[in-house]
Amino acid sequence: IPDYPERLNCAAELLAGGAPDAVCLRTPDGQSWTYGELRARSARIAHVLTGELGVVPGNRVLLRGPTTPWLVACWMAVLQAGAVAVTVLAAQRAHELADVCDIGQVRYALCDHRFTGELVKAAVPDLRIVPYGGGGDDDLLRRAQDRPDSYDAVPTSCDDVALIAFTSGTTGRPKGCLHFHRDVLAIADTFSATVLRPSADDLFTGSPPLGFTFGLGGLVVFPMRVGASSLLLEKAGPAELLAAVADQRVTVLFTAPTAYRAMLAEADAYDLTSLRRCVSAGENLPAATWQAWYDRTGLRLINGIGATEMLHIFISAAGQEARPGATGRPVPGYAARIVDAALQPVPDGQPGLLAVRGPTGCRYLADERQREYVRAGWNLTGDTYVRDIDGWYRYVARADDMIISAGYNIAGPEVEETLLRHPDVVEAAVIGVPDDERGQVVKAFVVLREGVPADDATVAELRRFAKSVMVPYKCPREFRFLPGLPRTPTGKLQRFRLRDAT
Ligand code: 3SK
Repeated sequence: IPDYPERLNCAAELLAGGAPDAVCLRTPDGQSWTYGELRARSARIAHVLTGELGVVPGNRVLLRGPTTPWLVACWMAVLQAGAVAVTVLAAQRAHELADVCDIGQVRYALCDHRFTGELVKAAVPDLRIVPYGGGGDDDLLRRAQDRPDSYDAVPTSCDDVALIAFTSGTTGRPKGCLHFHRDVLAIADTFSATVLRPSADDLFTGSPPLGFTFGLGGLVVFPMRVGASSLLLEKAGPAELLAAVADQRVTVLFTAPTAYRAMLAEADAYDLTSLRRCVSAGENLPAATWQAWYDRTGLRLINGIGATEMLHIFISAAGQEARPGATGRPVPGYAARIVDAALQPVPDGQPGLLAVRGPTGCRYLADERQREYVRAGWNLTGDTYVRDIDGWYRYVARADDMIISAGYNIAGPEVEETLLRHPDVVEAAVIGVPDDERGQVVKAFVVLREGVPADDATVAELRRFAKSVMVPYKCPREFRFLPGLPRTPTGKLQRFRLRDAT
C-alpha cells in the first residue's frame, strides 16, 4: 500500500485516473462519458453544492438513485466538496432511509428524480432534498449547467471521513461504517491492484449497486484508479448482465454467486469470450458454481470475502491459484487468523472465527457494537472459517448459521452446496429448526428447476441424493419448496426470514 500524502481527496485522485479523452462511464443505451466530461460535470455539481446549497466540509450528503453516470458525478462532487457521501440503495424504503438519515445526521439528499417519493415519506427533519435528472427548476443538473467546469477539490486529510456505508445486518438498527479518503484508494491498491490487476483497456460491469461497497469498488473505484471504463447498468439481472457482456465486450464482471448460477442457465445464447476476470462475492461461492462457470467459460472465478465494515474484499485468489471451494489467501496488505471466542488461535484445519486486519477496518458511527466487531485490533467479521495447512482460507458458515443437531455441528452452507449439485435444484438454503429429540434438525428451503414438481417424490429424490453424498446427520429432515429465496436488495440471503417462516 502506498504511503498516502497527508492531504488527499480520493475523488480528485480517481478523476485524475484517466486521460481527459479516455472513456470513463458508459451505459447500454449508448451514453459515453470521458474522464474529462465526468470531471467537468462533477465540478459543476460541486459548485452548486458549495455555492447556493451551502454544503460545507463534513456535511453528510445522502445519494440515492439507480446506477447511472449522474449518480457517479454526484458522488464525486460530494467528496470533492469535502462532504461525506452516504450512498443508499434505490430499493430502500422510507423507514430505512429515516434511520440512515438519523444515525448519519444527514443534512442534504441528492436524489434521482424518480426516487424522491420514499425520501419525502421518510419526513426527515431539516433534510434538504435536491432531485436530479427530472429537468425541473429546482433540478440539480439544471442548476449546475452554467457553472464553471473545473473545481479545486477541498484538500481533505487522508484520514477525513469520505463515506458512511450502511449495513443493514439481519436484525437491529442499521450501522454506519465510516471510511476515510485513504481507505477508498486502499481497496484499489490492495485487492484490485494485486488480485484483479486491471488495465486501462478493461471494461468493467456488474450488478451490485453503488450503495453496496462491493459495487462502489467494482464499478467506480477500481476502474477509475487505472483509467479504465465502466458500463453502468440501471437494471442488472442475469439477463442484462449476459447481454451487456456480449454486446459491449465487457472484460471484468462483478456479481454474486446466485447471479453466476442464473447466468449459467442462459449462457449458451451469449458470446462471453470478451471476459477476462469474473469476481464473485457477497455470499459463499459453492464449488459446484465455480466449476460450472469454469466449464462454460474457461474462466476461473475470483472468489472473495468482503464486508461493508472492511469496505471491500480482504481474502481472495485469482488465476491458476483460484481453487473451487476455497476463498483464497489474505489480500496483500491484510492479515487474517482463525481464533476462538477468547481470541486464541485455532489450529489449522479446525473451524473458528475469522479475524482480519489491514489498511481498512470497522469504525461504526456511534454504535456500541463496535466493541464486538473490533477486538484487540482484529476485525471479527462474524464468519466461521477454516485455514488449511497451506494458508488457504475456506468458508464454513456465518458464525450464527451453525446448526447443532444431536451434538453434531453442521455448517449450513455445506448442506446447501450439496443440494445445489442436484440438477433439479436452482437455489437452496438451510436452517436449524427446534426439535425435542435432537435440539435442532436441518430444514431445507429449495427453489426447483422450472417444471419439476414440488411433491413427495421430489423430496424423496433430494433425500436420497443428499444421503448419497453426506453423512446422514447432515441431511435435511424437512424440506419446503419456494418460488424464490428471501434476499436483501444487495442479494444476501435473509436466513432470519426463513426462520420466522417456520
Ligand atoms: O458484504 C460483502 O459481502 C462485500 C463483498 C465484497 C465487497 C464488499 C462487500 C461489502
